[in-house]
Amino acid sequence: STSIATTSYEPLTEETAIAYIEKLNQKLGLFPAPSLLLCKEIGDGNLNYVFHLSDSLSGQSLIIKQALPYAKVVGESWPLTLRRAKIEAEALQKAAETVPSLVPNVIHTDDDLAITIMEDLSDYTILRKGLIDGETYPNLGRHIGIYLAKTIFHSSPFGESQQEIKEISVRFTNPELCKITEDLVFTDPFFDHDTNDFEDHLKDTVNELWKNEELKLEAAKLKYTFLTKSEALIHGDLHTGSVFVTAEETKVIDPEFAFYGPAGFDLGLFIANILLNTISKTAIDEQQHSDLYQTITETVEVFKEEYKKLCQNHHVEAFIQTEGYVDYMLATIFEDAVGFAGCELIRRIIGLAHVADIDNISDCQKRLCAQKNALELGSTFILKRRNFRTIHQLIQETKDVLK
Ligand code: SR1
Ligand code: MG
Repeated sequence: STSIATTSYEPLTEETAIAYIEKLNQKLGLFPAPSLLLCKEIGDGNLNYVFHLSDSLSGQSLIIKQALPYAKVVGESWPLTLRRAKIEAEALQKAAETVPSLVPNVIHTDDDLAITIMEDLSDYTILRKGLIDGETYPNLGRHIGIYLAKTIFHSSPFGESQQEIKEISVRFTNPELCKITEDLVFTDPFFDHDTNDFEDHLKDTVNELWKNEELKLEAAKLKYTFLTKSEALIHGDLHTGSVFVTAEETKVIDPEFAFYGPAGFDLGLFIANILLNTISKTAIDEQQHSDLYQTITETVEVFKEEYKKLCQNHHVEAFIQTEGYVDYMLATIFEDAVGFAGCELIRRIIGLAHVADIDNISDCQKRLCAQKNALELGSTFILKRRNFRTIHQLIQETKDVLK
């Protein structure tokens, strides 16, 4: 890791990215000499630059990710801490301690330029795009289940000492990014707020939702859980744009929202984003998509299995064998996850940050149908989260709504 004066921050261009790597290459030997570097900015996310650097002589390549001092999706009027680059790099390194095959390898970091240099995953596809294109990923659910179990267990008081947890949680204090989630996921979509962005044809449905006091009370409780429950070091933004896939492999990327938060948050976001794709496909072809239901079933089942195994074999908690304790924890995580999934379904329709799965449905009637289904399902998840004890019950509810 390098560190230069803070004033040295400047956004890279394709040219300066090459110059930066050429200089670093002399120190770290990233590419064999001689090299002929090419660079392309390929970022399609909401917040950062992503540069793809390739050496046309050796064929080797890498990625430079650079945080911008503002949210790219909104512009310079929304300033955003550069420290998120450090949090992201450290979260990737932390995850590599427990799930090395499920995260990209970090090669180098530069705190002052807010840069992380990492393994190039150009052979991979962003999961959201793959799903929209109709691809299927048979290993995805198992991989995400393992990722969740290991990252959560090893950073929680079941798998780590409370002294170490307190040290780690300081490094991952992430107030600005948590504020984005607090606002965009848990607050603004439930009120007539100017960050919201929804289509005119949804006006009546959204007005009804804003008047639903029972729903708002439960959303408020979930927001409180998000703000106060520091159970584990979580990814913090585990939607399908934060996962890279090939037919066999899975890599979880982009943990810039990482912090000590509720253990069910990542699971909830992942389930919701798979369901947004399911909702979209079902609105388009009126079929049920069993492969997607299979993915979330495996995610939850593998998560529970792995978590139980870890509790059995690697725990640091005296009460772990106490009848019912691990099951109680898993049930609580699942209940929270269902509620968070509900908030995510709603915010992707009403809020600022949408998903292409739904927005790209070209037929207006089918898009409206998908949007309404997402809102209905989201509301049901929030309201009835305590009633869903298994993923099968959640899927049955989804099938009923999408009928
Ligand atoms: C201003 S950032 C909008 C969204 O993009 C990120 O990926 C998070 O999901 C955030 O809510
Ligand atoms: Mg992201």
